[in-house]
Amino acid sequence: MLGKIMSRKIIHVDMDCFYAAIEVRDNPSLTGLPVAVGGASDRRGVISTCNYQARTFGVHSAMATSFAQRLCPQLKVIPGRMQHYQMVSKQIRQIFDRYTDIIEPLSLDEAYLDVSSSNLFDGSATLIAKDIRRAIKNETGLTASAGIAPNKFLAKVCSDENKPDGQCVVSPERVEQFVQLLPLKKIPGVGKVTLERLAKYGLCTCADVRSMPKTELIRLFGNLGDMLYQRARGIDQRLLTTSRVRKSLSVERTFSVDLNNTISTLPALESLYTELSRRLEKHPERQICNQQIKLKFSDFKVTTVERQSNKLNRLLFDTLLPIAWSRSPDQGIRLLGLGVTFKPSITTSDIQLPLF
Ligand code: TTP
Ligand code: MG
Repeated sequence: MLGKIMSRKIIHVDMDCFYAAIEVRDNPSLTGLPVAVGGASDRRGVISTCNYQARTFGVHSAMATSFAQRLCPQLKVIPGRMQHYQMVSKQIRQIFDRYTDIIEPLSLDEAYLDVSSSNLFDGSATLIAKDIRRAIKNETGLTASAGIAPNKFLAKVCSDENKPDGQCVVSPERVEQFVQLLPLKKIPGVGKVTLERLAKYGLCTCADVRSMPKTELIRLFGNLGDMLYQRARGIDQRLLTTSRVRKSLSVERTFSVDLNNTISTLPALESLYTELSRRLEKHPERQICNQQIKLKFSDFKVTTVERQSNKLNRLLFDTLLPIAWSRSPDQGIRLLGLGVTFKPSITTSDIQLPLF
């Protein structure tokens, strides 16, 4: 046996009733009402999603709108605004960017983040997830749920555990206990048809799968059997698939008490600078072209100042801080951010994109 493999820290973030939550946020008169986003019933439309009030009536995604309206006659059905949802999704991804470089978006409202080598919050993935959800709520007015675990599968499953607006951690010590109780239908990739097939062999939970030898699972179910053998033991070695090319990199901190003078911001500036340098070292192939500082004042107004820069330079941030602060000199600051913009670079993924 080789030495113990270092445990990874994966966060799965999933927005709560994403499209519906955006519609309610943008039209407060819908607050408290059952709301769905989807196609009209007279056009044989289906529901894309609905809020939690509508879910109490049994309404759910992919249901015919006409049926949903029979279950819940007062249901407000709103046509979707994809471009708008895409814009909000982009805003959320920009928030993720502040926490790690290893991000795999799964859909508009969902992503995996690998924070194994992050030093933020002393490396606590639980606190990082909490802070991501706080930032999403502050900046978009929407709630997200998160799962924190040593791999993608467990993180995704547990992000559902405390939905909406909650999070769940499965630490390496708790994996065993968590999977023992897990029904197979919770495993991503196990759909209705597969479940019926598994049930014929008496397989309904991970504990059932664990009692069947691996060879038998593979004989009966092929690759699926191998996948189930692993998942039932809490194993998932898949890495995150990341393909995006970053345009910028920034780190920021919200203070528990507003800061009122330059001296009191210096420790935060110092540690943010250390974090930014550390993150930049992971992009040795990229050249920067700008440095920015961002301040959020006590009255929540945000200002940014940027200057050209080819090489990360601490003194430049020291110079930009008073310039930014002079825009609201009577205010304290509740947030400080440091960032850089990269020079555009041509990468393999850029070249591949037009092919598809
Ligand atoms: P989900 O994350 O599956 O659902 P949700 O965010 O609406 O609700 P939950 O709180 O349970 O996470 O999907 C994200 C968005 O994708 C959803 O808001 C609408 C869209 N979607 C469809 O258009 N059709 C579908 O069948 C599903 C499942 C989702
Ligand atoms: Mg969601």
